[in-house]
Amino acid sequence: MTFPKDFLWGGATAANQFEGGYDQRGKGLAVPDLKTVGGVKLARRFTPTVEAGVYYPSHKAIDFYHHYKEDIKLFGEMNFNIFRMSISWSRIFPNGDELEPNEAGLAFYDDVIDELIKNGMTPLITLSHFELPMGIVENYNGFSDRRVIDLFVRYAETVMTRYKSKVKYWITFNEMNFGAMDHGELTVLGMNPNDETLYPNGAKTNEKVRFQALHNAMVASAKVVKLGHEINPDFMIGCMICHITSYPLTPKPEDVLKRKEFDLLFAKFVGDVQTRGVYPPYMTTYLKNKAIFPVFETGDAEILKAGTVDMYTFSYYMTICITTDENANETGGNLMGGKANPYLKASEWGWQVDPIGLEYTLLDLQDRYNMPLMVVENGLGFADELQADGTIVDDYRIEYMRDHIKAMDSAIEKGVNLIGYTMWGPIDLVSAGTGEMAKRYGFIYVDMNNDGTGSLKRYKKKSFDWYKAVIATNGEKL
Ligand code: P53
Repeated sequence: MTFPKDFLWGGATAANQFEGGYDQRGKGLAVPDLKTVGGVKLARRFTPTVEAGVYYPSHKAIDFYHHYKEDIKLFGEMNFNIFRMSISWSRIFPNGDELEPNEAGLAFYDDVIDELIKNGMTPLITLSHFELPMGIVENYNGFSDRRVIDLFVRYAETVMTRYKSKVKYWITFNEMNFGAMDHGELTVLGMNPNDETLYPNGAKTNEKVRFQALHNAMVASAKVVKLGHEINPDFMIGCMICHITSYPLTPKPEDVLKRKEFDLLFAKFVGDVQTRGVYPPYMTTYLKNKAIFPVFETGDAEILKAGTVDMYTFSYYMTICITTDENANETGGNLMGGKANPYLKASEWGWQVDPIGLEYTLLDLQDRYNMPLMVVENGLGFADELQADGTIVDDYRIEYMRDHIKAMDSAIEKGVNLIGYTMWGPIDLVSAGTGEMAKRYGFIYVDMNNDGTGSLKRYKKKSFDWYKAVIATNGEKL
């Protein structure tokens, strides 16, 4: 095994998917607090206000808010040396635009961060993980309004200053490249789907505003990177890209070309800007040809240049195929879709398992960006079953992770500068895509159901001891 001796091993979470306590100590509503439970074939509903009698999974989630000591102790027991979490902007600035932060909200994160450090973990903090304050959505239409750039900077400055000696690793936006796709308009950029000026005559999407908002968000991110380096020059700040790796379904040149263009638009554009500080040529022309190239205000180009990231971090779960043949089989997966690969098996949620694709992706990213890489999400969502004796035998998860860790090992052997691995959801939590609890990723099972019933009791799965040994042996014992 080739993992460097200071390799970072741990798990990754997001505030809205596991904290609960959605209205505690002055927290304002955030986008996921208005999203209902869906399923693989049923989209989550976003309601303009909290409806009576409807269950919103983020409100309770798995109640990490009240269980954080117990949960962090379990992460420590597995030998984690890094833990990825997000700070919920609306705990700190309930509407997103207050002048002064909410001390009670900060106090919660003071405790969580101290507890992590006490248990041997360095925190990796995401500043915006699909949980923009509703005040930013309702009063500004999210990042489509340039004033939100400085509101985000104020929030980032508050927490980066407060935790400057405790937190070294930061991510500005989770999976910011979803901002280039229509479903990122609300999730990543905060554009209000109920706003008729944005969406006249029942329009479902607004591409022009979307790319302007994405531009503004990339400017906000670059400002925060620059500011972070002033607050503490040792900070390692990353972009975070949902790298859905794609293959041409066939060697037909038409498929190969179509796949290339999908990769440049979805997987590479935002990461290119955040690592190089300039728009890549393909996307510049693409946006200009469609007459949706964003307005650059004076100084934007310089800010993008000055705020390039120190590391490239990404999520990796699956690969998909691309083809011009409309009749090819779909993967059946939620959100991204894509065509099925005849050589791969898919999970119950239609996500195709592809460990070799991870090695391929690492080589691709190293060669393109040549900077430290971190896999900050990877894992298998599965409807685990709790047995009567309190055990959960998740051999399928062990197999998934073993194969992906082997792929990372092989990539490192080939020269990839991979510095860490935070698998997704070390403790079961709410699915971002479907809102379900049943799509479980954890080493720790939480007795909580899709409808909010359950004791919240924690149980170790079989994979718990397995991952513990993997970390203890720095990837030797797989
Ligand atoms: P869930 C789609 C495709 C790839 C990654 O996803 C995605 C999504 C959104 O559903 O999101 C990331 O919970 C995201 C996490 C999320 C995780 O992947 O739908 O950063 O918040 O939970 C897994 O199974």
